[in-house]
Amino acid sequence: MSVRRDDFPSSFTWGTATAAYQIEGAVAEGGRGPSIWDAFVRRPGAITDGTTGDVADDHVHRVGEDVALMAGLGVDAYRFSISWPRIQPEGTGPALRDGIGFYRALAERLLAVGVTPWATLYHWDLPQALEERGGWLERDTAHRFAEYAGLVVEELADVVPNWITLNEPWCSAFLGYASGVHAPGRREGSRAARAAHHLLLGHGLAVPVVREAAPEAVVGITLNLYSVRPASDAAADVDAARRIDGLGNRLFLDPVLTGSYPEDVLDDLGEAPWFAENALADLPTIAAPIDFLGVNYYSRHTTRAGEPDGRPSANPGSESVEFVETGAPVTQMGWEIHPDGLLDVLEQAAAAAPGLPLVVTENGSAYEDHVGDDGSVDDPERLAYLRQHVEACAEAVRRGLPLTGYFAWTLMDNFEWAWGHSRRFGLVHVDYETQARTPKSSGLWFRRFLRSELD
Ligand code: IFM
Repeated sequence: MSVRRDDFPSSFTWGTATAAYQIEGAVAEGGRGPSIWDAFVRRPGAITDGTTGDVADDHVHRVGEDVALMAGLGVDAYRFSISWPRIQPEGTGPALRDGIGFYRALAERLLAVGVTPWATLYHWDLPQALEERGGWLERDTAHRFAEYAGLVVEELADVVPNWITLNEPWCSAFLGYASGVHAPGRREGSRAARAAHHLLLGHGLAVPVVREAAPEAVVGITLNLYSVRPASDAAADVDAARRIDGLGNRLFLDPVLTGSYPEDVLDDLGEAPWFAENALADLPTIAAPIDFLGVNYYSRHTTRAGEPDGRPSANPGSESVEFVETGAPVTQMGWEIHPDGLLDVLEQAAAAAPGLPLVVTENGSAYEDHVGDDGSVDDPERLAYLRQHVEACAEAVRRGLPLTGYFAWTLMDNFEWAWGHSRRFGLVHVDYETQARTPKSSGLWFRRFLRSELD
């Protein structure tokens, strides 16, 4: 029998997620300044299909339709992100009224249809002006982030009860400043770990600022966690898994949840001296108590010792690690499908912070979609991925893990960063020519699941 909504406590939160640059468009409206992504998408070759987020899903102009879509799906909650340069075009100074007004209107519309807002303060769109002052490699950016967080939460606390400081700081640091495949596209090797530290410091500085502005707020951070296993029992392969788990998971889990940095990872990076001098004293700030941990889970890594391929790596200091294809089915991203890996990462997070509520803040899959002659979009593979991962959540609850919510990535097809429009993760199909939205069969399955209408 298929998984059912009543396999979960009635308090369990079901939602969908998006991010500002991926859906909003309207990049030059309301006084919004440029972000690092506005600059990056203009670099020749940076985006696979040459698309940009200039229009994206035109969400800014279609917000009413999009809220109605969510109400139609029957979700309890919607996780969206706030575009920093729509609030502070230069990353400093007062909050723009148009920017605040847009998010207030969105939150009010959501509340009016019974959907609870969950806002992420930073989903990768740093104001370009701050990047020009050094970006996340500069400590000052952490302070600017906390200041921005305070401005936003003071304005929206009455309509947004749930806040996420950062989305996936691993990506901001290591895709942005090491491999350079994401904005700002820098290739700084192990120095990218300093960006990771400043992101985490920004989180730690922002948490008390959010609480001050909104004493009732529920506050957390979202990390992208991977289940990591060695390809064999050979010591070198086991070490490869230690390295990737260290850089991808523990470098973020440990400071946030336990107030420590994993020494083995700082050694792998060759950054232990910099951290000793500049970072370790910040650990009590970074470990500010949070109300939940957001976990984004997509795939599992199987690792073995190999040879560096000479390309800028997202795993600086561990360039020799190879990622092995196990033969498991993959999504269009090439990411292996391992629903059990979700249990692994939830167990890992729960072990680091026993009892802390965990929320899957993203989980989803990309597949090529086709609109049928009758206008429908049948996506059996995405539907199966969604069902299998919801089943894994049910198993997590059965095991007694403190999992309290699940957000599908993503509400609707959108600008998939370096992949542009060439990858679709949505439960709702978007025709980028007409902006028509069509729920896919995965979205219709989610709706039946949420309404307890599945057989
Ligand atoms: O689209 C992204 C999202 O912005 C962050 N997490 C992973 C998703 C799929 O790549």
